[in-house]
Amino acid sequence: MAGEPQDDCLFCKIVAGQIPATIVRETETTVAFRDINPQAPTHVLVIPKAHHKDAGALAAEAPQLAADVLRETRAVADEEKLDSYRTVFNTGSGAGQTVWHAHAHVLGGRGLEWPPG
Ligand code: D5M
Repeated sequence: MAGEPQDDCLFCKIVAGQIPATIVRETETTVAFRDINPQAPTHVLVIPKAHHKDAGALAAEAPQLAADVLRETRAVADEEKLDSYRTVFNTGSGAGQTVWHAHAHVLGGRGLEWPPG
């Protein structure tokens, strides 16, 4: 069911504390932790604690939670003292999504090209 923890989900395991992560922020509904394979000096993932498979599902199933995630991306950027940063939701394998638990990438600390690859 939407929102329920999934046994086979890596990010649900991070939320549950079963897999270690470098957590930089936590709220009642979200967790932010450093990406294991950083693509920029700051590369933090913001996830909802509840399981939703991607950003579109999150927005449809739990719009307030989607807003919480978006608010936390800004809080991460502020904590990291980023004037400019990029927030990315890869959605679908063709767009590079590899973990099927909604997450926002917060990237910054270097110049970022547009369009992305
Ligand atoms: O992004 C999934 C991201 O998740 C990718 O940048 C690597 C990151 N990742 C994978 N495993 C971990 C752990 N254990 N800790 C921290 N970060 C992790 P996507 O948009 O789905 O490609």
